[in-house]
Amino acid sequence: DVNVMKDVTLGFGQALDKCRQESDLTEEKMEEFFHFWREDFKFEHRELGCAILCMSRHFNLLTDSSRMHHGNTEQFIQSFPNGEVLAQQMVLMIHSCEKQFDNEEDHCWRILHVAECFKQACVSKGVAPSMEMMMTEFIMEAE
Ligand code: BOM
Repeated sequence: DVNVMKDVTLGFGQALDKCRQESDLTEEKMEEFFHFWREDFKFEHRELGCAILCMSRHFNLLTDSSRMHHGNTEQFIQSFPNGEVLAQQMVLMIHSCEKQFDNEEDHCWRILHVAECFKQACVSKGVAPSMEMMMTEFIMEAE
């Protein structure tokens, strides 16, 4: 549900700082990772795809061909409270998005497209967290 997605996003977002430099993702292009869920968020910077690639590598979620590692990704999601309710569904959604963009050879661009597709899938399935939820939790964690 939306709460699980909120926690997974914040957990995944922990790797953003580490990945900023190598991906050239400036704060102007994305301030904090949870802005991903903003309704008007634009998936236009290749740097964001590179950052998600780096963040996924950081958590060991990718195969040698930079595709999602299904087993590790499922485990990663399950490591969050109630993660098991969403783990399989998320892996399926990401995989079906991956298949749509498999011909894109640039990993950063492909992952950016996959991320946008994944967000749309979450919105249509009603598992996308609201920005209000994300910000509240983010501020609470910082305090
Ligand atoms: O083909 C490469 C697969 C890359 C996966 C990209 C998925 C989009 C992730 C962006 C949002 C993440 C929130 C939680 C991540 C859990 C894995």
